[in-house]
Amino acid sequence: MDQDLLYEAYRRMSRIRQFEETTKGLLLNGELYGAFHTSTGQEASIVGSCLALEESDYMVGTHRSHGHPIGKNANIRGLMAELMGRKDGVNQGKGGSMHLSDFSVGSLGETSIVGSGLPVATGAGLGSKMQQNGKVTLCFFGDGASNEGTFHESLNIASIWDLPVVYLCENNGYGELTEWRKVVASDSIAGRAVAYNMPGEIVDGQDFVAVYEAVTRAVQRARAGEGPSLVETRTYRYENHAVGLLNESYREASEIADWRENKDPLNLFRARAGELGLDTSILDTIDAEIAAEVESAVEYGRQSPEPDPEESFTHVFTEPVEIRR
Ligand SMILES: Cc1ncc(C[n+]2csc(CCOP(=O)(O)OP(=O)(O)O)c2C)c(N)n1
Ligand SMILES: [Mg+2]
Repeated sequence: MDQDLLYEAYRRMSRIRQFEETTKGLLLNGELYGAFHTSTGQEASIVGSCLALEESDYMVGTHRSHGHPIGKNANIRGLMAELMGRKDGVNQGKGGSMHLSDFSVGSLGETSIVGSGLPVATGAGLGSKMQQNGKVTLCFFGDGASNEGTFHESLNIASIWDLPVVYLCENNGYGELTEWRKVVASDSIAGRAVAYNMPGEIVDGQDFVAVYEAVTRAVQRARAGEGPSLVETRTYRYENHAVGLLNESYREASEIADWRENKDPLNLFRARAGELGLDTSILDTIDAEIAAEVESAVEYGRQSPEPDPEESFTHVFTEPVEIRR
């Protein structure tokens, strides 16, 4: 594989890891507040998927979406300021953790309504097809969201219309406190693709290369006008459903430790560095550069002013559009 791509993959995975760990620290010391759903543990799934896209392609996230725009190469200064509710945030401080969007990198946004991104991504796919702009949309959603009607309706219509969408299920084992196997009637989520006449593939979500290759195949198919695909990454979230929630009785501490110690996406990437032709000292340098970048993003957020109260309603409601008959 291309060396520049692999170093960039590590850079983005490290950026997600360090951004999220810093965010967690800021929450626990009271500088940030609210429900924050972090992506630590899921970095290879995010970055392997996003790097299979062109920069001009679209991406739609979920409620667990700090990592997704970072995977799509968003500037973390605007993201951090947004989490802090500041004026220089990427959505002027009004989006916060669960309503981030960054159109500058094709991140069409996320909301806290589980499954709500699927129709948005499907609509973006329809728009691309009608405009013939050649863009592919990558749609992230969780194992829990795959039980929502929006999942089934979206895949059905996208298949009928051959829309250029890649549906990427991050199967992290749980929807809140519920293990996925207890609520998903099929053996896998990828298997549901059969019902919608599209390819469905399960991939090791901790392996950057495996995710990148699977999503690249799906992106090529979409770009060639052959229609959507469903990819299910088997991954794991290290933190509780949201940082600060106390009930973790639904999973064993040994399970979390096993994923952290034996299936960590950054460690697995480093373990393969020799085989991939990478220099681990460069990976160390990348980690140090990202640490400085995250620190500077926190300072940027802290120094950014609070939004003016007069701006409360701008960018919140749209101006009514005149309907011509
Ligand atoms: C429509 C809807 N139902 C329920 C919830 C409450 N809720 C928030 S996150 C979540 C679990 C989502 O699980 P999954 O799709 O697997 O995503 P993950 O959190 O694991 O990334 C639920 C049930 C919600 N926000 N919206
Ligand atoms: Mg889940």
